[in-house]
Amino acid sequence: MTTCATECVLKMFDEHHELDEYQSGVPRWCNGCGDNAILAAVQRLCRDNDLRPEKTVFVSGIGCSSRFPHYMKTYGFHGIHGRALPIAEGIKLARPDLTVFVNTGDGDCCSIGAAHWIHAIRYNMNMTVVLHDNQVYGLTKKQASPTSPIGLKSNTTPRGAYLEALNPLTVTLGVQNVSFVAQVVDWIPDLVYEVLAAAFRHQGLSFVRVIQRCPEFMPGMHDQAIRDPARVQLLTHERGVAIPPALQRVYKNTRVHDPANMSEARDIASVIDPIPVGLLYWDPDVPRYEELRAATVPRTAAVIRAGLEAELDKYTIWPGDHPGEPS
Ligand SMILES: Cc1ncc(C[n+]2csc(CCOP(=O)(O)OP(=O)(O)O)c2C)c(N)n1
Ligand code: SF4
Repeated sequence: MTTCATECVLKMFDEHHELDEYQSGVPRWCNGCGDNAILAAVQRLCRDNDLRPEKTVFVSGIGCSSRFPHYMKTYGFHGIHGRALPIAEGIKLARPDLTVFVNTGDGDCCSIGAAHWIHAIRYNMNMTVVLHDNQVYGLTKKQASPTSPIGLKSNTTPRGAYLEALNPLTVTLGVQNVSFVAQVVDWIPDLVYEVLAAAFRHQGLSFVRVIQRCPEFMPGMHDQAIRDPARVQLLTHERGVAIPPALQRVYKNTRVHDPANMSEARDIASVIDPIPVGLLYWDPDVPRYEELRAATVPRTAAVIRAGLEAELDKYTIWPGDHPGEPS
């Protein structure tokens, strides 16, 4: 074997990839957009877990945040508005061997995609769902989203949003079969990484709400929480997210919370100031739909063909089925 061929073969079996091997293109997000922090954490996560790019897929809907798959050198599916979750579910059902991530905005997930969101939680398929919650429609230049704060003046609410914001955490925690719910803020990058790492390790649907800055349309929205660490509350527990010691020195407002405790998780989820960050709820034993539905017979070409023939035969009229009619 030539040196070049040997190197090629070795490369095929090399499971380790550097950061730049997950990076694709230059993000078109605005300076200071929280999506950049999420992307950096996800690329680190892929590298640290040696995810094989050809076995990894990022699925999104439509929105600024939904440009995410373009910036990952893996497989990706930039879907249609509100439909990231059903696309991801289809992928996972057909190819349970793939690692699936979903990136969805608050408009994409909680507005047009709300029905899919509810059912995806109930199906609990093994995927990491990241809600980029900037509390506004960014791509279409500032319309109110379901998570916009009451009073927000936007192109669709010029007199200010009339309704109390929808809380994505309490909604998710209210759905049957929920198995993993966490929250983090984009301005603490090490915690974004740790929360996403815990979500990735979870076997089931992990729902992570990232409170994301949109300096373009929501300037200054989180300035007070950024300046005052006491306005962020770290959730701590031995079964929770690992909190890097350096963060514990800055963020002293902590609360011990057992993520198995659903009623406490719901109470915490309802609090918006201080912002609770970390793992709110975790149940590793919820069944996963792709396993409940797993084929009992291997799906070879012959098996698929036999199944199709059997279905089509149901509609076939054989000579003699209707005596007296010409055959
Ligand atoms: C069926 C459909 N309806 C509406 C739109 C227009 N549209 C594109 S993105 C978007 C909202 C994006 O907001 P969000 O999901 O919060 O993402 P962000 O841009 O803030 O990241 C809308 C309404 C569309 N593309 N398709
Ligand atoms: S408009 Fe907002 S969400 Fe969109 S890229 Fe700019 S800062 Fe990010």
